[in-house]
Amino acid sequence: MNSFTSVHAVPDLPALLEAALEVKAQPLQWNELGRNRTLGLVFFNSSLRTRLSTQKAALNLGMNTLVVNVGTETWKLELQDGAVMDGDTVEHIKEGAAVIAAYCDIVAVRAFASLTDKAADTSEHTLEQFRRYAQKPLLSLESATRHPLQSFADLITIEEIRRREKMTRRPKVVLSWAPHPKALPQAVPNSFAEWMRRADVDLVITHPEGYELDEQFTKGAQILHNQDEALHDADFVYAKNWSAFNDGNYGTMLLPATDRSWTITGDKMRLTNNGKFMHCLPTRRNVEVADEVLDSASSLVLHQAQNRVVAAQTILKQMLEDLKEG
Ligand code: SN0
Repeated sequence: MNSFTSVHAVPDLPALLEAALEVKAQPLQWNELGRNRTLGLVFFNSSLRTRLSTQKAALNLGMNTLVVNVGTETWKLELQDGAVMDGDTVEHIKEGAAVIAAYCDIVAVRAFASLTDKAADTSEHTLEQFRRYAQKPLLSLESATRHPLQSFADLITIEEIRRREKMTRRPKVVLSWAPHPKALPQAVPNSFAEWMRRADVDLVITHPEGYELDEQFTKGAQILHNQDEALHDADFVYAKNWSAFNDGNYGTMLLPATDRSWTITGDKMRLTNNGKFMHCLPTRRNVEVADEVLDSASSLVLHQAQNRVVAAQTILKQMLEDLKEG
């Protein structure tokens, strides 16, 4: 695997899942593979799990890491081609990305959606500038439209539970919109939907009207506007807030966070088939999900967070193997 910015980089998903379970069973088995290799982690946005789990994954493979927070620790980067830089941006991404890349073997980037410029977000402007000017294998740490390492960790988690609980049917997985005080990107739900459609599960997506996601990620999934109906008989409930994607309302919240009718509560979970609760974290307690759910035995959120290391390590391992051959 040369670069990893979406599930489209994965030719064989069941094989990748098996590779992840192998990594999980023996995390230090490949601790020489990354020797003298450097992973650069570039953050345009905040991070807790992604930052630490990806560094931990690199350490398990014997790699070195360089971490940089753009803007606060670097010069403010200019992202527009042809810009006349007489304002507050100090260095163009052409030089910035190329310099970072010169110090690294693999470049990892987090660049959220702006939620104001739909065209730039949809075209993955920042990530693609990095791809172009870094000229190094590229790893997404959540881009404008996707969060593939999160979705991979989510899939590993579902697979482990499916095996542990000896589920015989295809699991019913429900992705539910949840309220939030701030408008958030669509990257996590887009990516989750895209991965689940490739996985051996039945995916149902539920959200209030107006929160339709980009069809390229959801096509084929059942979409319901009635959350209770969607939750019926679910094996996994994945809650996430996202802002509107459609043209007139792009990046905005249509419902106030004070409307808690979509909050995942114990009563909502009782509609499921003894379902497990999932969230990528961070989550706003008692807005997206009630304490009683997050603190219950049905919550998989810490299991998912642990699997972030496994997902990152499995991908980095394949990228390192590719570097070695190349
Ligand atoms: C990010 C998002 O894409 O929704 C990262 C999730 C992994 N979440 C946030 O930015 C949360 C911010 C907040 O104010 O709760």
